Amino acid sequence: MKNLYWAFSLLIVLATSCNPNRPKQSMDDAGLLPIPLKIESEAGGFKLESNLAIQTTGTDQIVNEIAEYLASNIRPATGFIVPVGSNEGAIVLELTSGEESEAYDLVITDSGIKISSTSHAGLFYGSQTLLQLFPIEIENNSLVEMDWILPNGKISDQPEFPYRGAMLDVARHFISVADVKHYIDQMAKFKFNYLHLHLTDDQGWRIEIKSWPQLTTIGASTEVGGGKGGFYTQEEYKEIVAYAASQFITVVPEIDMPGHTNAALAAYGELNPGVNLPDGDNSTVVEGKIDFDILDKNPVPAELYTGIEVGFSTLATNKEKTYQFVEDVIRELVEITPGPYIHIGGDESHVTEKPDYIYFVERVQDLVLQYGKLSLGWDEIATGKLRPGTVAQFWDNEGNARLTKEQGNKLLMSPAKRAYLDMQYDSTTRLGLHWAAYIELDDSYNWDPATYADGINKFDILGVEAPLWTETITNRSDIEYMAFPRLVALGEVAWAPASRRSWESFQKRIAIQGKRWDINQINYYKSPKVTW
Ligand code: TNX
Repeated sequence: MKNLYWAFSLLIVLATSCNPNRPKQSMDDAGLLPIPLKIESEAGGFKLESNLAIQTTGTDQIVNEIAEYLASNIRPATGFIVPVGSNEGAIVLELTSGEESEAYDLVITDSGIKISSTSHAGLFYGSQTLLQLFPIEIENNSLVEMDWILPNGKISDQPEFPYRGAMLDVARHFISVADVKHYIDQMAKFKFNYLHLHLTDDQGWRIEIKSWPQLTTIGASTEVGGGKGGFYTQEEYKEIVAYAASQFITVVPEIDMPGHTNAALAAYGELNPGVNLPDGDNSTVVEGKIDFDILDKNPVPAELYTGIEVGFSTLATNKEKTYQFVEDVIRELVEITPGPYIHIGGDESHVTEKPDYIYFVERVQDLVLQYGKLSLGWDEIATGKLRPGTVAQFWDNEGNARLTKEQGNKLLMSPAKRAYLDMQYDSTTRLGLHWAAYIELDDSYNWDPATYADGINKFDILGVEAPLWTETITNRSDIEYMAFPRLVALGEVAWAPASRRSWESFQKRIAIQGKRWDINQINYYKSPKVTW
């Protein structure tokens, strides 16, 4: 028995030492994020040679673009030319026939690498996994002289939830196109597929609407703290949409209504309910009552707002003018938004009467449907009648989550206590708020969307989204500090089933990711919960 053991061990030693291609880590130890559904590690590895090429099947233009994306990430550090689309290549991308799904297979053997999927998105996700199997030096932007050996094995992967999102609040502080693109680049590495842009709020209106130009000439002119604000022209917005699409991310634009609208109310007085006349101004009062005809001709706009209170503004829900406005905004937005959702907000409308709120939210959902899209809205919208296909974004109120389910609609899970990236890590965090919780990295990781809210299960859930509110956040470095590493934890919560997730394993993998971020100069939070 003992002899047999020694003979066997010798064989293993021989086998591994004879194989010249020893990767630094096996597939299991490479630090894959999010964790794939199935990993079968094998001994040995595949060494990339300088003549590396990426082979694509057929003449599919999008497969070639994915191959080009992959190549552009391999070229700088390896110095290889990496031609794409050739008839022969050590890396093969294959679009297979069958029902389209986000699932992909990735196989690495002594003789080469193959990624296959029935969808373009699947090939893109497989490419991201492949890049994470490279030695971390691949992150360098200039040549690194070393052997590029990737570990052998097979990965079969697919996401748990179809919607894996992140939100940027570009209203409280405006975020430049370049910074949004940078965020998209980071999201794509972890297989996120939706970017929700919170485009309007009390402090600013950030999207050009051609039929209502003052929304931006006036409404975009400031931000929290009184800075200069800003907005995206429709051309710039389209550029963001296209850039996101090239990394398989769909943009969801949000127009927050009927509350959170002070910027619009400052731009157009006629959208105001007419109750916020300056003190002592009785010009519209006839026989003790506000005369709305006079008010409509002499509208009183709100003052621009640069503080961080919520819940004080509302559109006039009883004026047809308001619905004309909302329809114009939705029409223009739909024209430049290829994705399926328009987010209509609906949160914290504390000064809208309840019946008015419900009337408004129902009517706006109908408008969205009329323009061929589905509504997303914060969980309060479930207090009214949800239209078929409307998704409620759970952030706080479990009762609203159950109302959503009862109406046969789906939930997007963003519980503030787990998923809010603007919450401070602990009491010493310089940025952020803490009204919901302090959220350390393990808090963002250790929860299950399928069991989080009473009475809600996996089948009620479309996915998970991580919002970053920006009352206290003003630049790229601050965005990175609040988002990383927590965004990656939430990405794994959205991608991997609970049975595949473990904090022990995540902790080790995120430490490897930290080394990649060091090379990329990403300003991530070095959580004390991780041995970096
Ligand atoms: C609540 S969450 C809000 C936002 C704030 C955020 C700050 C939600 C739907 N509304 O208006 O920015 O808290 O954490």
